[in-house]
Amino acid sequence: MSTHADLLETLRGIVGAANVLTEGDLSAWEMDWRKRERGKALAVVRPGNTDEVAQVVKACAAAKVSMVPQGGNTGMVVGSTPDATGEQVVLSLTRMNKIRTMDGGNLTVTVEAGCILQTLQEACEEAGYLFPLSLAAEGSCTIGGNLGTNAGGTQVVRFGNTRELCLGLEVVTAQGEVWNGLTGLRKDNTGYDLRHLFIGSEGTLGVITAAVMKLYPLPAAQLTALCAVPSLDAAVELLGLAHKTLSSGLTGFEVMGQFALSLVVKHFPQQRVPFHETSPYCVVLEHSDNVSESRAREQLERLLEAALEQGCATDAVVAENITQARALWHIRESIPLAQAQEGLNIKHDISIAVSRIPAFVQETDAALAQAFPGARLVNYGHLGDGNLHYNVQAPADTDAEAFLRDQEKPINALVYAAVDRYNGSISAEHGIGSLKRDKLAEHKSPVALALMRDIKKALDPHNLMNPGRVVNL
Ligand code: FAD
Ligand code: 2HG
Ligand code: ZN
Repeated sequence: MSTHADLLETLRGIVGAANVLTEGDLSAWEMDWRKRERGKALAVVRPGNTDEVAQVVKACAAAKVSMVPQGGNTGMVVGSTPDATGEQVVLSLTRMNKIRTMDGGNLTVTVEAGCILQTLQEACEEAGYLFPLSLAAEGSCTIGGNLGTNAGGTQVVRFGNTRELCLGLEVVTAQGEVWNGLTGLRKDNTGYDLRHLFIGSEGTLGVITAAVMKLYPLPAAQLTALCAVPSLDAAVELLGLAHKTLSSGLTGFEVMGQFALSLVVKHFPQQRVPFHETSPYCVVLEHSDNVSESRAREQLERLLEAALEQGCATDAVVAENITQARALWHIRESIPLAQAQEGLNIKHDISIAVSRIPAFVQETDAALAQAFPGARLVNYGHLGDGNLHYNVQAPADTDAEAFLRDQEKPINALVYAAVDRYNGSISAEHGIGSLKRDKLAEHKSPVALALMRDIKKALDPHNLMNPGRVVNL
């Protein structure tokens, strides 16, 4: 019997034959969400608890077979699918989906890594709490994947990234040991903070099996407005006004360029999209208040009146109820899907100091238009925290695949050089995966890269956890 056959037999013994998938259509685990690459797995292994994860990791390590931790497989940077060798095990966490405990006194929830984000949000809401992480993939991404990528989403302006929401982890190390760090403490300075090493490590240092996450009281009111804004400068001015008027009540501030909105209208014609024909940009703004709906409305109206008077908004609608609020958010959340419908595209998930975003966009739009005539710029994102999805769609009526093959590298080079000039980041929230690994090496300082490699070698000396992702050894 070959080594691989022996390993598969051992894995079946650990998780049960039904949870070691080797045949049939495995595309859900082998193909990334953006359909950029299709890998081939030795097997998809689906452990049901932490002990099984530890045994699987030990068995794979003994057989020198590398592993790719996977949650909902909604990642954007080809980081959660196997390579093409047919020699990697996909370690799918989706069976580990329990909410273990909720502690109202401590305002924490302890949850397994494979729990779908929306399931967690809903369970918390039912118990009277807010779990504020929110992103368009929430119906299928998992909390383990959110932690693995340190996901951002639409509430970062108030609540921070996934990292800021996490108070503890349980991790299976690359050696198959279990580190239980599920204390849920808000203060703990007993040495290096291991939790922060694993968050955002994209499965390259160990497998997150559970986490303690922060809860917040449910707000008394949550109001959503859509504002037409005449320019990005005006959007930044509106943001400043919103911070001043609403303070910590500002829970969402998303910008959408006109072309991004036109793609939503084109591919989802049933959606009503106010102002898309008349305004170069729109902003979705959310205001939450812990006191009352009437106070929230009064504060929001005060903000919008001031914005209209100052000219940083030219029009605005406020959702009257939850259905209307959802419809406004749905416009914003549909943009990545509309882009996917329009065809393969180049994504730039960048961050820049909020105040410098208008100048960056003006300069880079002009440079791209000159160098790549016809390329369509799809600009939208989390302006409240300085993160833009500065994406590029192939010219209309051209072969998108050929466009990406020929132009992705020079377009990336142009955009990332501008990001460097503006002291920004080439990956604000989606991570590095394999898609941006070589770019990371070009844009991170040699000292930072060397430290990252040292950490990788110390925690995963045999390079078995998601090798080739984030950093190359
Ligand atoms: P996967 O895609 O399965 O994995 C992502 C990475 O995490 C991989 O490197 C994987 O190896 C690692 N990983 C997964 N589980 C574990 C684990 N248990 N332990 C260790 N490592 C693990 N991202 C944002 O940040 N903000 C957004 O607003 C946003 N919006 C999105 C909208 C759409 C429509 C889509 C498709 C994606 C969006 N994303 C966004 C990207 C994606 O949803 C996030 O990166 C999400 O956090 C990934 O979760 P997942 O469970 O799908 O992880
Ligand atoms: C979002 O904010 C996601 O909608 C996806 O991060 C962004 O598809 C993209 O470029
Ligand atoms: Zn985003």
